[in-house]
Amino acid sequence: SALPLFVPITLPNGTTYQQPTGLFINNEFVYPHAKKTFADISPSTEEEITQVYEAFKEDVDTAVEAANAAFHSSWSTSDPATRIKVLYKLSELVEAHAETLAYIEALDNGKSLQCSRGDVALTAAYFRSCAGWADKIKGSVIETGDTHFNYTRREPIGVCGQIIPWNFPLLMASWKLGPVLATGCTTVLKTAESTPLSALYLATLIKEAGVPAGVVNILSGFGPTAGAAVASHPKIKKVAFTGSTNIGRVIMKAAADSNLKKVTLELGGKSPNIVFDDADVESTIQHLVTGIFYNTGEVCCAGSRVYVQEGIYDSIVAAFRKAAEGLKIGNPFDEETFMGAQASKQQLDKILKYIELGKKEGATVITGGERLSKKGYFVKPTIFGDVKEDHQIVKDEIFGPVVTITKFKTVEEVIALANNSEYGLAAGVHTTDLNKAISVSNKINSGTIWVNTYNDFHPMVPFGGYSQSGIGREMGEEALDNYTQVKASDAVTIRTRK
Ligand code: TXE
Repeated sequence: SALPLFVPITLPNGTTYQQPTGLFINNEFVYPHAKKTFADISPSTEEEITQVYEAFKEDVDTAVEAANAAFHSSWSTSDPATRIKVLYKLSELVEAHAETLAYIEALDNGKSLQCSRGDVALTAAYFRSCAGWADKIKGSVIETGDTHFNYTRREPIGVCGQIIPWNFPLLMASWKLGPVLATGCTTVLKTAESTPLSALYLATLIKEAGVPAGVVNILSGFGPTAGAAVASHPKIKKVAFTGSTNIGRVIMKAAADSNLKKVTLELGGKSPNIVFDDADVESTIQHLVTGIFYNTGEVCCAGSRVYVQEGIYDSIVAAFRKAAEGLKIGNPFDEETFMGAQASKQQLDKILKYIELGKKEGATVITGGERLSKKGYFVKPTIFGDVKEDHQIVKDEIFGPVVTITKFKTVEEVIALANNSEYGLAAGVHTTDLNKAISVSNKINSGTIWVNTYNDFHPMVPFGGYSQSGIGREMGEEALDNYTQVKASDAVTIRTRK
């Protein structure tokens, strides 16, 4: 018998909720054409949570038709107040359902409840921030002499395709859906195959918030099938992708080959986290820990290359090691747990492979360096010393709780080291010297610089990458640019003869 469109799931806090399993199209959960399902696994227990329905190309086509019809309804041209209302209501609903969402996310992704509660709070805050943008989308009047009247408007770009990863399933959905709703676009969003649950639950809140049918469509499915169909669909005008740099390239090619979709990409990173001699040790350690061990290191902007100035090196290494060894890893639902499980078996294997490679390359394991010997995809916080710049563990994004630590002497030297990467997503600078903080920040090639903090996000501050870390910015006013296009109107005064 077919999998029901809703299944009861009992969360570790004892509450039971109805988890949607279908495709969310036109504000309803529906069966896909092929009625095929796939298993969703809990990374902390390695057991199946539920099956969910899988979208293929025909389902993407159906969802795009719904999104296209919704775009051509009054949604995209009505008073922005309509969109403010639904976004604001959505942020309130996310807050009202915060605990359920946090538990679903911890169950599905493996992250600790501490982390998932933070994600839910940021999700609500971002929708609220987008509510504020909806009536501040502006064009301009451009002076071209008194025979012409030139003005620009920012019009919504149309049907969008959005593909998100598994490290922040709910938060990444909000970064994608917020600007769609603020600008009057419509979308087909594909979640990551290992973490479909929270976005489907969010879909119920989207409907309840009053978002018209067809504006937001959410599909569970895999990259090469449903994802590829989104990236190459001829009626999708813009594709937004967060994921690996390799697939980012695939998306860009598909966008070019199909209909030259506008593309924004938020990709990988290997971000430097720099500690100068004059840094405050206690707070710096906290930010080195947050930088690489927050969300089990599955963070695109993780501070995975730590560079420490020689005068403070030994004390930082000792304190960082002590802090790493004091972190609580394990059951995501234990209130004390800082690090839960890695999100998937694939991710666990990748991280363990890099740890072995680091050892083979001749680096020293300062702490960690192995899997936690229990069920679930847990990896010990790992710090590597004695690394060389050409080691793979210094160059490649590992996307786990693995960090390298390197000694440097001068400011010039560390700027060169920091910039020696194909990526450019973020960087950390720890110093109590304001001049140094600003001059170093100006010279580092990355989209975000955190000074005396790390992994610190604000909904109104743009986030995105330099170099191969991506194209375009999410959040802030900049996010609206991705979802609008400028129309220039030139009106000429007709001079009538008397
Ligand atoms: O990523 P993919 P994976 C990095 C991180 C991680 C590595 C591999 O280093 O270890 O990537 O992870 C969809 N057409 N990041 O394999 O494949 C896929 O279904 C269209 C960093 O999971 O890039 C999922 O929804 N879509 C990153 C999404 O792309 C395709 C977060 C991401 O998966 C597709 C995730 C295709 N051909 C991984 N193939 C970050 N920037 O935070 C896959 N997808």
